[in-house]
Amino acid sequence: MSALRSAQFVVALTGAGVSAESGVPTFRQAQTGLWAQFDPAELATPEAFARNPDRVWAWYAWRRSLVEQAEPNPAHRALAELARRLPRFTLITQNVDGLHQRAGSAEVIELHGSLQRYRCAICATPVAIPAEAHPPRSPVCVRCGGHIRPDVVWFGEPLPEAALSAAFDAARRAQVFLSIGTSGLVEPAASLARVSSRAGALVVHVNPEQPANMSAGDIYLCGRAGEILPIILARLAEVGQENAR
Ligand code: BV8
Ligand code: ZN
Repeated sequence: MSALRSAQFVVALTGAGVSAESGVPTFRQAQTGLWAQFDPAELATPEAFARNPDRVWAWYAWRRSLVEQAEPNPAHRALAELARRLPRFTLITQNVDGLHQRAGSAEVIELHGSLQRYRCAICATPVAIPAEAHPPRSPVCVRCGGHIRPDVVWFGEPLPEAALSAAFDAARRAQVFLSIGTSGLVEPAASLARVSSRAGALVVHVNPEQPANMSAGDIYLCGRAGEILPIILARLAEVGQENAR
């Protein structure tokens, strides 16, 4: 706690686990219903979209409808509050659900894009599609005739350069790096904790299961983000009051 309180710069990286308590299935959890027969890592690829754009489109439409019905949970809200309480705080997410923003996080580095944004797969023209008018099939681009796709990063695709360099820059400068709700399996996001640790940060993993990317000296808090993050926030407030006395 004292490391967090005295830290000048705290960075948090979140994965699908931070949205699990909002009812949004993680990447490794079995998909439900119609999608149980598909492997997310198979569907989240440009090859799958090229082969069957309407199937991939329908999977994202299903995920977007889940997210529209979901609410931010105490973990999202605690992270938004941490940004208000700490001198410097950067939030990086692998998630595409937009729940951090809905919880009040003003600045979020989205490494893997967003379910709420779309672009042409060919000419990259951005296309606005409101949730309530979501077409059942992948629409055709008015400019070039290409298929419209979700503006997310698929496996085998590069991450947005600006987001990626901002994330690694923050990881190198952090005194404390919180890695929350991620299996630590997907690169390059999984390397952020290691880079931060090597640069001297205290790395804290919050997850009911031990993640794959822990380094020697990291701290592992076994538990749910929705339970642990509010406790971290409350302890921070207590330490702050003690210091103020
Ligand atoms: C890249 C957006 C290079 C889409 C996602 C072969 C060919 C090509 C690339 C590769 C290859 N082999 C390896 C790679 C690299 C690949 C990779 O890492 N693969 C892995 C699987 C081995 N990476 C890439 O392809 C990346 N691109 O390398 O490009 C390049 C460079 C230049 C030019 C061309 C290419 C792109 C990776 C991004 C993929 N897109 N998402 C979408 O969402 O549909 S990744 C996807 O997985 C999600 O973003 C998800 O967030 C992310 C990571 O998973 P997690 O977030 O960790 O989720 P997961 O389900 O795994 O775990 C959840 C965790 O939460 C668990 O640990 C669980 O215990 C925990 N949990 C559960 N409940 C709770 C909880 N924790 C706390 N509280 C709870 N209540
Ligand atoms: Zn186009």
